[in-house]
Amino acid sequence: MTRYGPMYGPDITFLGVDRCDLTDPASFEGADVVILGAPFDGGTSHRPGARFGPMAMRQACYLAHDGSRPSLALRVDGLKDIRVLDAGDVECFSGDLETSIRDIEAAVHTIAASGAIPVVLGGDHSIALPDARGVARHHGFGRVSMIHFDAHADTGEIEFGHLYGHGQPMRRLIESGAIRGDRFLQIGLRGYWPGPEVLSWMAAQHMRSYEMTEIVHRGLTECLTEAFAIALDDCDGIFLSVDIDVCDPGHAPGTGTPEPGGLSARELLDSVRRICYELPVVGLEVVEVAPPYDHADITALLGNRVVLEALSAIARRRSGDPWDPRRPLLDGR
Ligand SMILES: [Mn+2]
Repeated sequence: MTRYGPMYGPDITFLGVDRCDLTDPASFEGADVVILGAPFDGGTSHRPGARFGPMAMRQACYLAHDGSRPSLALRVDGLKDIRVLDAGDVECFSGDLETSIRDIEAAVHTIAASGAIPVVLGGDHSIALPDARGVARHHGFGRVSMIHFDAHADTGEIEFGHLYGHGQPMRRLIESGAIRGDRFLQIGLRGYWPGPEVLSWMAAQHMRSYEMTEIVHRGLTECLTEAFAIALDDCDGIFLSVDIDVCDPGHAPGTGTPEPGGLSARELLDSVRRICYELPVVGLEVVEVAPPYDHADITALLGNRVVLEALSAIARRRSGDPWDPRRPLLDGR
């Protein structure tokens, strides 16, 4: 695997955290989290551009890039209270999907095997296959549950004559045995794909998919609580996959395959916070942020905050200090 820092744009790390080098194990020894860029968008079925996602998410913020972000809600610093490093980007040539998948999986596995949580910045959703399989290679095939936020099921069989692409990673993960179908939780699906054939394959795998109508009628909180119970049953860790298009295009316009009627930015952030605070997350990815279609950095900022929310919640979980969401920030009476 070759790596030369960020593939595109300035040589920066996520909000100024320290960098590390995956070819030098001493540089990330003892890290709690290692951020990795996977600037690959050769698996898109429609508009490309997510190759610029890692660059955009690393820098989208109006505060100083000083490697510190104290969370008002969680009262921890997700970049300082735990050790967070940035390993730069895996070198991905967009025209070479199989080599990119191989190299991303090796990098993710290296991070997981060191004991750190890999946080992968995509890239299109093709990278879910190497991301989750790289984590499962360390924790055990079938031992990691998947919580997958997306407008799309990503369980296609063959698209444009190919086994790999951003519409099929979840099927490949289940087929490979890395993730069990009955520990696969999907949140936020909607729209007009896939059709009945793919849905029956998903049903046969015992997947649990929460379409937006169910979420609206039962409430997101109840659906998540139910999904958590399934995810925690007979597993050793959770992989969290966030496709930014789970949010409504009004909240995340900068993405390749936008689908109207999704979650709000607030709902996604609250969900990510709950997952990373309440569950043993062993890996996560934020994918499909495509800056060429963004407006006013709305989507890049949301991707950045999804990562920060996850890191803050992981820090709070590891602090051992219970968190009460009803506690006021300040009450001067
Ligand atoms: Mn999607």
